[in-house]
Amino acid sequence: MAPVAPRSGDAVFASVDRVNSELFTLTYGAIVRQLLTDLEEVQEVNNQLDQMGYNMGVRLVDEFLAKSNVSRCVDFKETAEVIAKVGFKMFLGVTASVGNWDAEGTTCSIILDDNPLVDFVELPDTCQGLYYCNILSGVIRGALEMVSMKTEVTWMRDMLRGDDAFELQVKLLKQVPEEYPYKDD
Ligand code: MYR
Repeated sequence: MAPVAPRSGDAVFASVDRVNSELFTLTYGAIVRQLLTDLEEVQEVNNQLDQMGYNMGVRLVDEFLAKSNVSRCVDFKETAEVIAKVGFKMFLGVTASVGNWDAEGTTCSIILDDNPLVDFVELPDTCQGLYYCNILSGVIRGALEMVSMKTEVTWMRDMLRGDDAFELQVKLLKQVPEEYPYKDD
């Protein structure tokens, strides 16, 4: 039998991370499959995934702010960069890039370099119309709502639908000014 070489701490953590990531991917796949079984319309599955993501986003923003040490962003452009570079790294283990800004600086795209949610995934023809990763649009919408930004998040490109990338458009609809809780008098 070949001797078992001790692995360095980093190697152990890397392999635990990989197993966690695979478990997460497979669990997400099982959730989508169950929704497809339980709900009649693919559009309902899209809505349900978006709503689940929204509920997660509302909660994870606190963890994000606590762990990342990110301070308040000066504008929506900085917020988009923070989501792409810090948020995606923290919760999905990948980074994304930001582009396709409109002239007003209120609409942009977040483009994923890599998407672990779709590892091992192949969609049958019966799933046409499904936005398999719709949980992500909900997460972003929910998290931004907690920092006073109402957004609309839409898939523009989806590799599971034959596109060449995963691209989410994030449109800032309204920025609610945060009220200072005390009166100066
Ligand atoms: C601020 O308060 O100005 C900073 C706002 C940062 C919001 C970041 C929200 C993180 C969203 C994580 C998305 C992860 C998707 C997998």
